[in-house]
Amino acid sequence: MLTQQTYIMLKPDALKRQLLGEIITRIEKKGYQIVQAKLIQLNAPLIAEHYAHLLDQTFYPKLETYLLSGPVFAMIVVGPDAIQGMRNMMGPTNVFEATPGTIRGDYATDVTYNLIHGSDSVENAAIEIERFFG
Ligand code: IDP
Ligand code: MG
Repeated sequence: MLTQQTYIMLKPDALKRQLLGEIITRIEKKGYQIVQAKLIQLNAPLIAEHYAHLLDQTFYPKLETYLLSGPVFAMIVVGPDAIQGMRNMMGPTNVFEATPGTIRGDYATDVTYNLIHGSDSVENAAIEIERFFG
């Protein structure tokens, strides 16, 4: 187990539905540390950079509208194996495959509006932390 840093972002639906405390509590109870955090309003260029791998998808305009719809809560989360550990706590991208006990499994019913982003690799965690906290 290596101590890792991961970029976690609670998306606008998490704030609108007042699930911020609930999700942060889960992260803390797991044993991870939140070492930096801030509320930010994303803009279109930043969303395009962060989701560059999805720019050619038909659902991209919907994703952009969603992420522009209100502030997000950005965090750096630290802990043993925190990158995969947070992905496990989030549940899979396809919310219909997200089992109860995961954040998406417990609180999300839509593939787009799935509450939370978490880095998916060591390389992307470093890039995303620099992007939002550098
Ligand atoms: P991830 O958030 O689990 O890492 P990505 O594939 O990186 O998943 O997708 C980024 C975000 O784009 C998802 O969290 C979700 O909000 C949205 N998204 C991904 N796939 C779909 C889809 O097939 N339809 C609609 N929205 C999607
Ligand atoms: Mg992703």
